[in-house]
Amino acid sequence: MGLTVGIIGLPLAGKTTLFNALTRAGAQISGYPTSTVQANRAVVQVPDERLSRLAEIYHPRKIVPTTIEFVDVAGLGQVADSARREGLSAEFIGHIRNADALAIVLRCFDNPQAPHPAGSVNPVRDLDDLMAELAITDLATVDKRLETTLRKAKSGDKKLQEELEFLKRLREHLNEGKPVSELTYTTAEEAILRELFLLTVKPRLYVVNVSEDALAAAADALASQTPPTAPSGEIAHVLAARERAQAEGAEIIAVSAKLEAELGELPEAEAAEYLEALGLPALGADRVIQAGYKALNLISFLTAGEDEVRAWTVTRGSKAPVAAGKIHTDFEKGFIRAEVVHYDDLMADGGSMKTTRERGHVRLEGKDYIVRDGDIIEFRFNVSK
Ligand SMILES: Nc1nc2c(ncn2[C@@H]2O[C@H](COP(=O)(O)OP(=O)(O)O)[C@@H](O)[C@H]2O)c(=O)[nH]1
Ligand SMILES: [Mg+2]
Repeated sequence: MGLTVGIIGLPLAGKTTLFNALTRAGAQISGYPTSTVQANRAVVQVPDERLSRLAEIYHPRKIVPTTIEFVDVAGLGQVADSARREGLSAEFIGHIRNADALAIVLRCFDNPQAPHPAGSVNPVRDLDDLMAELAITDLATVDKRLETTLRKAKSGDKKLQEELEFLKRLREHLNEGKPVSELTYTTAEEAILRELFLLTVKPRLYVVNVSEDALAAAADALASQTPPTAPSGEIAHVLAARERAQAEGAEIIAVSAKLEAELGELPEAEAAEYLEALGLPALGADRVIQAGYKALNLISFLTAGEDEVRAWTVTRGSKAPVAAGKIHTDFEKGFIRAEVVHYDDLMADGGSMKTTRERGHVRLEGKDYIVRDGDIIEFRFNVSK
């Protein structure tokens, strides 16, 4: 199973434009806010140049990159008056409750053809409104669970009592408008959380959407240790968003969704040339995916053979049997050991397995081995186990 990222944001923030850039799917873009809940979904391949290098060595029948699914959900409106907030519709939640992470698109660009629904550009205000809406939605979910748990807990079951305590704590926290990602909880409580599919606990990745002209400066401002002290216009907005992201320890990247979508229609080489002229390292799509990986604490390990060269995704810190289980549950159950060579070592050895073996770069690892990004692994397992 690949992972799913929900793209959310206020109307006209550039979600669908970004989605199109990410997926080149050409989903409809509207110049006015729509009130119905529409969702675009697409699965895209995660670019990984290591795969093509390995393919040159193994000449496999196929190359299989790992994938990521993007869901672009419309229908989240701006409600500045906190008394009027009602939370999100069941339909909206249905589209993102299973998302592994949320990419929140924050509008920094000005565009008179598609005026900001609140009348002015202010990404931090937009983020506050949006998070408040998510918190209210979570609150409703917690309240519902609280009701059922209260009923069941009358029997005096100790576990249910503990659950009640936790739900009340969640409730209080959300009531203050705070995201559940800022709450600390025990492993037992985490199990309850997992059943609730709350929105504010999902890892967040901020995507500031800037105009084409401001893109290079915005990317610099995000990367720089010493951002400009008297920034103007869009860059001031970008820096305000950056401050928020840093306070939360969240990933933040700058894109110009419109430019990206336009570039997506060019042949890849031409698009790359254009980006180079702008002083930008990679297509925003690639950077969104990379930032998503970082936000989710994910790494890729590789398998290579004549049949296929393939990338697989696991959480950083996963042990070898868990990685094996990504390929097949039998691999995990019957795990014996893993033969591991790191991609960098193989390349340093001229791409020759023979040389890399002679130099002792192929290791046999057991069930406690923690998989690293770029490990090329062959699993030994016993199916009858
Ligand atoms: N100038 C400018 N316009 C943009 C940018 N991104 C999106 N837009 C425009 O804003 C409008 C709304 O974009 P859309 O992707 O449909 O927003 P959504 O409602 O968040 O899905 C469209 O007219 C886009 O062309 C951008 O980076 N710069
Ligand atoms: Mg849209």
